[in-house]
This record gives sequence, structure tokens and C-alpha cells, in this order.
Amino acid sequence: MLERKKDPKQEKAETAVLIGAQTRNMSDDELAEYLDELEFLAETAGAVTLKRFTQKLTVTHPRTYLGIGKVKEIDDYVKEHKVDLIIFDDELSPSQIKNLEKVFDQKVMDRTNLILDIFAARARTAHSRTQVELAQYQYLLPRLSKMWTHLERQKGGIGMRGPGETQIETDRRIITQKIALLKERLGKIDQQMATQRKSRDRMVRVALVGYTNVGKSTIMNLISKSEVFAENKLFATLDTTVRKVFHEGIKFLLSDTVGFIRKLPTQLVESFKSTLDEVREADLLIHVVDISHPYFEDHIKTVQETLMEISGEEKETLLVFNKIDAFQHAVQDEDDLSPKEKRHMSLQDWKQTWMNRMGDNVVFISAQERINLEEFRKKLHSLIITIRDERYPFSEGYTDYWNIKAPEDE
Ligand SMILES: Nc1nc2c(ncn2[C@@H]2O[C@H](COP(=O)(O)OP(=O)(O)O)[C@@H](O)[C@H]2O)c(=O)[nH]1
Ligand SMILES: [Mg+2]
Repeated sequence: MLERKKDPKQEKAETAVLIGAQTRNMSDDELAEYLDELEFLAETAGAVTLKRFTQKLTVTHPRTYLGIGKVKEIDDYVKEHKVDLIIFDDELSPSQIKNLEKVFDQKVMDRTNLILDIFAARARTAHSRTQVELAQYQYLLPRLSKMWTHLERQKGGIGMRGPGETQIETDRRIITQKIALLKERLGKIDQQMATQRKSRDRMVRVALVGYTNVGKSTIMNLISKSEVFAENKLFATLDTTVRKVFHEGIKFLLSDTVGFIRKLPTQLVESFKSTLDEVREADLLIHVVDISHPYFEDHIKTVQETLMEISGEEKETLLVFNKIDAFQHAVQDEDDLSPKEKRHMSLQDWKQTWMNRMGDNVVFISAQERINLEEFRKKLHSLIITIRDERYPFSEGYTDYWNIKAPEDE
């Protein structure tokens, strides 16, 4: 884990270099995008990125992940610039981390590690802190045991079962106990939360979902008079906020929670199951997409996959393309006859694609600049009314039903 300084203003920020491997079917643009995201993660964790290193790889090196020459090149830079952290975009094996730390003589992290660290720093409530802690121990446990078998194989069995092994066995036992304890504690919190959820009115439940940093919390605040923390950081929000919303006779519950990201560590998804209960139990999802992001289609896919992992079913969804104010596209020269690439597509072009086939459940807005919010509100309300009348036919539609106007009034 990153060591967090008490007062970041007084102490120098940690420095980092980022490492990305370019596998066979990864384009240069994709690699750059992955490292942009990794740099954003590092920044969120409080580290300043000094340089990126990349290498084309068909197979990864079992001992050091990268080839020896590249490792040497990075090491020279690390030593010369006194770099604190070497961050890899891919998950490294425990032995690779160990070998690399030996070479660099500095902390080596992978993407999973970094995300876990950000979650740890941003957890505000006992609930999310417990969940993060559980995820951290679950990340650690297999690594301890793998490191152990790795050492054992390296040193050979007989006569080598020394204190090292005993220590690891002790650590394993402590961590296993800790995991059991955390699970028990979470179980209790979950029960309390489930009771709270049950005691709520029979209202339609709507959950904001989406990639991290797309504007979910901003939209939550717009719709529901809440003051959820919105910031240009990854994972600004971890805890779920639920608000009752009343507007023009429509009543619903709206929740905002943690966003998703590419390669979200499975330990986190598992540990955050109860935070994500609001999503799982929602009647309607508002899937927010940052359309100004060049890889927003990948983000949509990641979110859909994570949602399937959480709830295992497809739910009614309103797809909200946010940040249209920031949307840009490259303009193609008129005499350029090569086929239009995605980066050349205007908002109008996009609307003619698969988005067009989504029917009514799509809307384009800017939450920040308050563009097209009325259309958003109408679509949301009509979806809510449909669900409400299906689910709870005698709750609210009832009064409307008896409110029959005389024909001459119309
Ligand atoms: N340009 C632009 N920025 C936005 C818009 N909506 C939100 N943002 C910014 O995007 C960043 C992330 O917003 P946030 O609501 O925290 O996203 P979340 O991680 O999905 O909850 C913040 O800096 C917001 O101010 C928008 O419509 N246009
Ligand atoms: Mg948020």
C-alpha cells in the first residue's frame, strides 16, 4: 500500500513511473489511453507521474514481467530521479513484484494494488472501511501463500523449513482470522441496512451507475438536493447515498454509489456487494456515460459487464450521455477520402449509430452546463411511472385513476 503522508502540503508528493506492456492486439492509442487512466489513478492516490515506459510484448517475462533490457532502462531512470513508486498497469505475480522490488530497490505496485489503496484512502464510513479492509486482506492472502510455495520451491524442501515458513504460516493464520472477523462484522451491518431498506415506502428505486468520473454524483445533486461529493478524481464517491425525490407528483428513491473501472479488482466487487445492493435491488438504472471521453464505448462495456457480475440480470436502463458540452471530434479534411474514423464522428453522427436503436431510453445532456435537463427529466419520469404502475398498481396511480374529468373540460 502507498504510505499516506499526514499533510500533503508540507511533504513532497511521491513520484512515480508508469509501466505499460503493449500486447499484440493493442493499438498505440489504446496503450496511451490505459496509461492516461493509470496516471489519473496515481494522481488520485497522491503521486506525481514523472515518466512512462512501454514495451511491446508477445509473452511476459516470468521473472520480471518485462525484458531484462527494459528493466535496466527503467532502473537507471529510477535511480537517477529518485522515483518512489514503479506502477504497472497489469497485475503482476507475487514473485514478479518481489524480483522487481529487488532490482529497483523501491516499491512496485500493480493496478489492483493502486485501486485498493485509493479505496482505502477514500472510505469514509465504518461500512466502506470494513469492505475495503476485507478486500485488502483477500488480495493479500493468496499472495502470501504463493510467495511461500515460490520460496519453498526455490530453496528446496529438506532442511529449509526455517523461520520464514513459520512466519508466513502465522501471518496466514492471522489474516484468515481477520477475514472471518471482517465478514462477520459486514454481515451485521448488511442486516441493519437490509432492515432499513425494507422499512422504506414502496417506492420505485432508481440507481445511478456508470464508469468512475462520468458525473453520477453531479447528477445526483441536480436531481435530489443532496450534497454528494463530486470531484474530478477517480472514485470520489465510495459510500452509497440514497435520497427521496418528489417532483410533479412523481416520487422515487435515487441512489448514488461507487463507480466502476476497467479491471476493477474482483476482491473489491465481492467485498462491495452490499454497497452495491442498491444497484442490485433497483427497479431502474440511470447509466451515466461521459461522451466527451474518447473511449466511452469501452466504458459502457465495462459497466455492463460489472453490472452483470453484481446482479446477473439486465435491468431497465436509461442511458444518459453526459458532458456533451465537452464533446469534441476531429474534423476530417474534405479531400481526405479515407473512411471516417470514430474520432471524426460528430454528436449527430453518433446519434445515428447503435444509439439510434436504443429507442427512447437515451438522452444527451450536460449536467454541469444544465443542457437538455428537461428532456432527461421527462424520460426519467415516464419510465418511473411505467414501473410504478406495473409494480404498485394501487399506490399512487390510484388517485389519478379516479380523477376523471368531464368531457367538456378537455
Ligand atoms: N464538462 C463537464 N464536466 C462535468 C459534467 N458533469 C460533471 N462534470 C465533472 O466531472 C467530474 C466528475 O464528476 P462526478 O459527479 O464526481 O462523477 P462521478 O465519479 O461519476 O460521481 C467533476 O469534476 C464534475 O464537475 C458535464 O456535464 N460537463
Ligand atoms: Mg461520484
